[in-house]
Amino acid sequence: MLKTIFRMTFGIIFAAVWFCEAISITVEWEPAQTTVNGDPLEEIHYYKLFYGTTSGRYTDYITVTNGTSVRLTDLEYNKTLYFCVRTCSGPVESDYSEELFWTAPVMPDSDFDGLSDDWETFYFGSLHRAGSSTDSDGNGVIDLEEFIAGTDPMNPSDRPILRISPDGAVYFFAEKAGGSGYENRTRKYRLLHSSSLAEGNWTPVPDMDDIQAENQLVTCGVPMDRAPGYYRTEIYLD
Ligand SMILES: [Ca+2]
Ligand SMILES: [Ca+2]
Ligand SMILES: [Ca+2]
Repeated sequence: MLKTIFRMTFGIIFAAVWFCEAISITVEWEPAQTTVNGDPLEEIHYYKLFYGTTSGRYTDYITVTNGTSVRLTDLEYNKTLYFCVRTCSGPVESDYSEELFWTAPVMPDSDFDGLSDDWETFYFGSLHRAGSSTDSDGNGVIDLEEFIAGTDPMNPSDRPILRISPDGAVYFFAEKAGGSGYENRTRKYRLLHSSSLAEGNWTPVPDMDDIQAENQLVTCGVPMDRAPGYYRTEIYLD
């Protein structure tokens, strides 16, 4: 099987605004020696660098005519890219190289408080007003929880809510992660049940775990013969 040795290096370029970084990587490779059919590649004219966000599925490629490396700029945070390369001699091409992947760093959090810098800047205009334990709107939900839940940290009436309907179903709105600071993040929910607040012992309700938020109403019927209990949601970002 044909293999092209393929290596990558990466670095981060810091832009003029310190909390606004741009990511770039340099991808390098070595030329393949043979065509798809195993014949020698007579003369190398260019390379095709394929890439995509799913392994084995390359949605785009770059043609490189000068050298065996290319610099990719303005890449997104929290995203994994998969690469492979083909060596081309006119219309004749080598096989695909082996695949390598690169995972971009997570969204910057320059003051290490768990709040993405973009989110802090969007709501507070600064990184210094909110931290890991502040509750800027005083509604009992700290800013870190508001960031995870996607609620407005400056609006006390906007908070995660779990409701129960008259017919005994518990339900909540699963808000999709989006906007400043949530690029490539996925918000997920799970519904937990406990028969006693005193004992704790919260356990996931069957089929109500790892729910990906797509701006949908999530409803869980509670059997009328079930013993009295308590419910709560857990919200997290992937
Ligand atoms: Ca931060
Ligand atoms: Ca902060
Ligand atoms: Ca709050």
